[in-house]
Amino acid sequence: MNKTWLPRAGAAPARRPEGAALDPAPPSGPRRRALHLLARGAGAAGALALLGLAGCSEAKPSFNAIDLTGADYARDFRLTDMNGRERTLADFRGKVVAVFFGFAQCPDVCPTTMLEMKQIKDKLGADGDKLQVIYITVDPARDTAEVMKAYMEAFDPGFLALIPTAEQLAATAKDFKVYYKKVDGKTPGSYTMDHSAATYLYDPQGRLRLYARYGTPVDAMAADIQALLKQG
Ligand SMILES: [Cu+2]
Repeated sequence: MNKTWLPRAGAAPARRPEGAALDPAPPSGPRRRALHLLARGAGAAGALALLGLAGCSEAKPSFNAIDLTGADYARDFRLTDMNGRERTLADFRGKVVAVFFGFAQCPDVCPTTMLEMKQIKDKLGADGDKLQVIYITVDPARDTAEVMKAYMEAFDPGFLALIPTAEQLAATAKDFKVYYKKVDGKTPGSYTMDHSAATYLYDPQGRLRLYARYGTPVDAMAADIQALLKQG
């Protein structure tokens, strides 16, 4: 499994106060940035004004996952689900959509991610049905509609699998900056798939917002999803 692969988060600019533009500040909250300014000897008045902003309702929300807001890729898909229905993000307005690429025969990363998504959905309680998990298979040769129906059912009947053709997979993976590769197995004719193992999160308006690395704690992800739902 390729767990470290990450698309360049080029379009996630943290708004920086004037004068701190050259500072490679970590993407933490405005309060942290304000303290940073203080440490750099910025005018006390300016710093106080910034600290005041930290309590303002317009302060940018901070997420646990990587903020991809405004990214110009992975904006949508058009693929057939395991029930034969063509799907795009517009089908899921009003929900947070979690998109993951994997394959049913994966021994660890994929089932772990799906189990965690199920835990997150349960944690959300009444809001659980406002989370739509979407699993795009990178192994459409083996992951037929029948296989994927049983697979998703094993985790949550509401989870949806999308089954691209080989051509659609190549195009979608490219657009999503997702890596996948067929790798020969130990026995002749067998194979496994290497693939990116992170989750993209879309807000209820269908905008790409977050990139959660594999291993992001369940609580952290649930908090992010709740924050996206709250924004509407
Ligand atoms: Cu996997």
